[in-house]
Amino acid sequence: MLDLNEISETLQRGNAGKVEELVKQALKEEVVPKDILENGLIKGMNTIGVKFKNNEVYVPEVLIAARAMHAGMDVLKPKLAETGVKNIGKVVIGTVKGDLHDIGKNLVKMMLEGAGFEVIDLGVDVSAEKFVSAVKEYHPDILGMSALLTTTMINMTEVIQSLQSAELRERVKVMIGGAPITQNYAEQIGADGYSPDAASAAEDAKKFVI
Ligand code: B1M
Repeated sequence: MLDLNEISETLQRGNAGKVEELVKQALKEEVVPKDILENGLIKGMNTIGVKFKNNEVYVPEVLIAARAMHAGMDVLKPKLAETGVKNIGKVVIGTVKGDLHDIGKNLVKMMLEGAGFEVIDLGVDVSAEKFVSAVKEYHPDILGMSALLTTTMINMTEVIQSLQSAELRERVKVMIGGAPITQNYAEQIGADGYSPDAASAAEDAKKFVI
């Protein structure tokens, strides 16, 4: 009988092919898909998140682990749907208008997915109108914005104001992050949360949905 820790550890080593194989084996052994997700894939991704926060691993290791998680998820997703396992929440995320930096945003996305969220990624250079339309279309629990430039972080304010004008502000929690962003800035512009790194972002997001 397969030990789900093996999936977690293989994911942390970033071996996508082996993770895929192990998830298939677990399904064959009739392990419940939710257990494979929680005690294999999510556990592995959470551990990587903690190590990343503590500077024990760096961006490349996180990206490789996330690729392995996706490989496992591709096998697991149809089974999860069949057994009715739901995501813990929905997040719309993007890098703000004028800003093309997406490495950090992608890490946040991966950690959120690793924590069990469905994430709709709007990409980079996302205008306020596009964020607002996505909130209307997808009804997310959380809207996440990333900015890496002091010249673009101000565009977060426009998004929050546009949400207010569209009477959507109360319907969604707004989380922000990126190198120039601070807790103080989040409070100043009326965001609900600021997270300094991807692992904290996943932890903070969970607090908004439980
Ligand atoms: Co640019 N760049 N860049 N750049 N770039 C910086 C940000 C800069 C600090 C470099 C410098 O001058 N020292 C500087 C900004 C200065 C400032 O505004 N204060 C800068 C500049 C000036 C520029 C250009 C203007 C350069 C030029 O053309 N003259 C230009 C702007 C283009 C544009 O966006 N319109 C530009 C372009 C680029 C590249 C395209 C070449 C490339 C981006 C590639 C890409 O992203 N696909 C690039 C890069 C790579 C960087 C640096 C070197 C690295 C950024 C990065 O990926 N960090 C950066 C210097 C640096 O930081 N050392 C720099 C790693 C990443 C994991 O960290 O993004 O901070 P980070 O994300 C973290 C947290 O911030 C947090 O979690 C992540 C993971 O822990 N986080 C969130 C991020 N988003 C979050 C959202 C959340 C919560 C947490 O909630 C939703």
